[in-house]
Amino acid sequence: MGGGPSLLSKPWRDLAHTNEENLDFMKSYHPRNKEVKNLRILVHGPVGAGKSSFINSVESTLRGRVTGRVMTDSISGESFTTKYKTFKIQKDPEGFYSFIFGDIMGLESTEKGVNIEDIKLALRGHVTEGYKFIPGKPLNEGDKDYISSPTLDDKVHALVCVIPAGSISLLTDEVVKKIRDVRLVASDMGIPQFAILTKVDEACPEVKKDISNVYKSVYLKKQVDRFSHLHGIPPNCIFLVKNYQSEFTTNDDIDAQILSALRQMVDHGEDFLNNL
Ligand SMILES: Nc1nc2c(ncn2[C@@H]2O[C@H](COP(=O)(O)OP(=O)(O)OP(=O)(O)O)[C@@H](O)[C@H]2O)c(=O)[nH]1
Ligand SMILES: [Mg+2]
Repeated sequence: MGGGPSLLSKPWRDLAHTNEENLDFMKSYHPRNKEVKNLRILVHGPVGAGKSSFINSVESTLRGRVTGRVMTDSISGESFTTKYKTFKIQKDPEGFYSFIFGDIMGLESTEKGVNIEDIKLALRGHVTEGYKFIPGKPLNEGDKDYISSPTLDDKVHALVCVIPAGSISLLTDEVVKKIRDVRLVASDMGIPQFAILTKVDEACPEVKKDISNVYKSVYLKKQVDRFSHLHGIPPNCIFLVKNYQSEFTTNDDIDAQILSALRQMVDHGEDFLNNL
């Protein structure tokens, strides 16, 4: 890590809102565009990056207790998520939050992972919930899981790339290219894009010791800049996150990271829906 200090004396990013403000914002959020019921956020990225864990973490934060509804796997190697699934999060006994997450199979260097044609189809709203990805064989027009005339409600309104903070320089050229291809399609459609750099605890010992150090870590700041440079996503759309995974209870610092990321996604997704 070189000879310099590993922690800055002040965080390089200040969170714009308190957790309460962000929670209130999420609770009262409804898309203004009447063509859509929910803001749809699609999560993609390499196998085992923490995509499903991130969706679980959002749910844990919003519900105030650690939940584990989305299945995750610790023996990574091949993608654990193989179906296209969407998740709504319960707001109160009467209903759900007005944003939903789409979870997909992970990207791999080889044909074994999700086919990027399938991700492109999901962006455009052609993929039915529950569709089982078949590596090497993308969904085709005419297949039973192919939605031929998707509405705005079926389409994706915000795209999130999930990558472990410590693996950015380890991604293979193939995976980098796949991420870029997906991003270009999203850019063409005007879909706002974000990145979540996960496993910040594993990537930086100072953060493992104290999660509130996350925006002071020199190493993690470098990873944000590196990812931004490599994938053309501005640093203010890249977030450092420790997912809930071994914790039994939620914690304000982890919640703060997750809520500020979620708020940006919802804010930009809402702008996208209003500027079509
Ligand atoms: N230490 C640490 N482990 C994490 C974090 N996020 C996820 N993990 C672990 O990483 C492993 C993979 O997480 P998943 O959420 O299943 O990853 P995924 O991207 O959905 O993987 P696929 O569906 O297989 O593509 C699990 O063992 C998680 O507990 C994190 O922030 N910190
Ligand atoms: Mg998964």
